[in-house]
Amino acid sequence: MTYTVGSYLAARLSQIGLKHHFAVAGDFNLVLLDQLLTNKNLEQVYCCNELNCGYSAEGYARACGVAAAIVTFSVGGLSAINAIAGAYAENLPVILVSGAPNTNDRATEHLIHHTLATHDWSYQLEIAKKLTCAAVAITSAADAPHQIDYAVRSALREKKPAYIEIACNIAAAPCAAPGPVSALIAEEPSDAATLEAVIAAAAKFLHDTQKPVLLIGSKLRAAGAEKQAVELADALGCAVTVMAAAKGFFPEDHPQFAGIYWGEISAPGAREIVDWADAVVCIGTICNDYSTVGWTAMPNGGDVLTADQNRVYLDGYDFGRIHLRDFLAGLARKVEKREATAVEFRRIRAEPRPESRARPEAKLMRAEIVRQIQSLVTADTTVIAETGDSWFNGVALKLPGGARFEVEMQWGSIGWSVPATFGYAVGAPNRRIIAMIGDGSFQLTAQEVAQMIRRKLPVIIFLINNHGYTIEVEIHDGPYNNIKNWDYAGLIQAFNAEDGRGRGIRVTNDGELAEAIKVALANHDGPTLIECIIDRDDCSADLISWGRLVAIANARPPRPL
Ligand code: DPX
Ligand code: MG
Repeated sequence: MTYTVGSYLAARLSQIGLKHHFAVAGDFNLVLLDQLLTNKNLEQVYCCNELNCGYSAEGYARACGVAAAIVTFSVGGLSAINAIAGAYAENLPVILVSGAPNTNDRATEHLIHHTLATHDWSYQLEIAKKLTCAAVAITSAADAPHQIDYAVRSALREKKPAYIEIACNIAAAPCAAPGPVSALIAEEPSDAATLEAVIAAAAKFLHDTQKPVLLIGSKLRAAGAEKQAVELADALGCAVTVMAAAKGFFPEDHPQFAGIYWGEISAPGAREIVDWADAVVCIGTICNDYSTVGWTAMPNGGDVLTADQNRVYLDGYDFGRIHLRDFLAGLARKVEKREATAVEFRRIRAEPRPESRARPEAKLMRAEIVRQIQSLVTADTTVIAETGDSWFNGVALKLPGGARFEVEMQWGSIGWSVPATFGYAVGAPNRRIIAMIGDGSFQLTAQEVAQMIRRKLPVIIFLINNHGYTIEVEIHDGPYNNIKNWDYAGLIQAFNAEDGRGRGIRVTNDGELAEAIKVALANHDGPTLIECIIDRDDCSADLISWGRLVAIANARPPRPL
């Protein structure tokens, strides 16, 4: 078989395990899209716009480990960039591929459409360099295999996005055939001597403690070390707390699971256990202003050991060039039992409150929505929670073994969840997918529901209509937090047009919500959007406490010079 630059790229994407790629057409990528279509192992999935295309790929990467988005130059690429930056922040290898102008127009007097009407169109590449781990512009078929391999390999290794720009007249040009996939996926092993030294130092650190606790962060998944974190937990026997952004990365049905640690708004007992511990082992944590609740809950000092993807540091030591999973697995074999925090947690944790029941005629409230969603969460469920009060409502859910939870807490861009849910559903067709989305967020990317309808994906969307930007209302209110109301449930009919099978249902009381959930579970031919009407201030107590402390952190006056 003879390869072209485009079919080479398709072969590499297929070799690394992709079954789909997301795309929006434009004249600079049409030939490239034709070339990708020649690969029968890859399906092309279309999006309504490039921002959504980027986020769809981001959601797919959450489900499948890696993803690709194909866009046209500049008008498309610059839209996709927000999602690519999000993938960087969230440690997801999304490969953004952009078509680009004809090589014959380089360094000439020609002005090109979709550009700034200047002769320099390097800006997209330059921007991409800041927001990816590898960015290449392909203007020669001979160099393409090398450049594509470099970008794909870097993304997989670093769990960060990469950018590949392909000139439109190069996409179908012949090039070399791809070699073995190991050139892209083989990892350098941990440095053996460093690994031995770091495990010894960490084992000594833990040996000298009485009551350590583990704190799991979202980089654990990027490091591919979820299993090894359980091994370390089992070996130590201590309590394991999890940051909100990492919810689900450590099994919540594990006997040592001690809840979500989020400073003042931690799950009952979780904060007390972290405060009581004499050592905190932070594994893949990201401590930002939100996750530390306005810098009020920052694990630091000599009694903290921090283990990152490729680095471990503790008082007096800083080790690099090791894989987190090797470190955790090796440490698990070296440590002695330290069960005090797990024992104490069992003593202090609050008794679960008896479950309330739906009162069919009762006006719908936030707490009842969460209660009814909880009953839907099974082992094969993935819950996707949008930025807003959905963060706090989602984090409060209990995940049975096997259930997954997705949240975009570092980047925190509203609108993420609609296309990310679409991408996730394409990548994980056998899971029950539940999205919790606020009205304000939905307005950014609503049209991607149409693609769920097009592909008949039975996603269940809980659209929380609280008439505005409630999270912002609680942080700092003003007229800018009011939004134009939409008929969200009615939108689905418009998206269905003549052939769609999506359902849109508006609910205002407990009974209507329960009935709508039954309809959603029976609808296998498309998404069901349940528009839940609640009051503007009907938000979680956690949002109020968190919002107060974040507002204080935001309002600190400048330090005097
Ligand atoms: C903004 C946020 O309706 O959720 O539960 O009502 O808060 P809640 P909604 O989806 O509103 C979201 C809104 C406006 N954040 O409260 S969280 C600022 C913001 C952001 N991302 C982008 N623009 C603005 N996070 C892209
Ligand atoms: Mg809202």
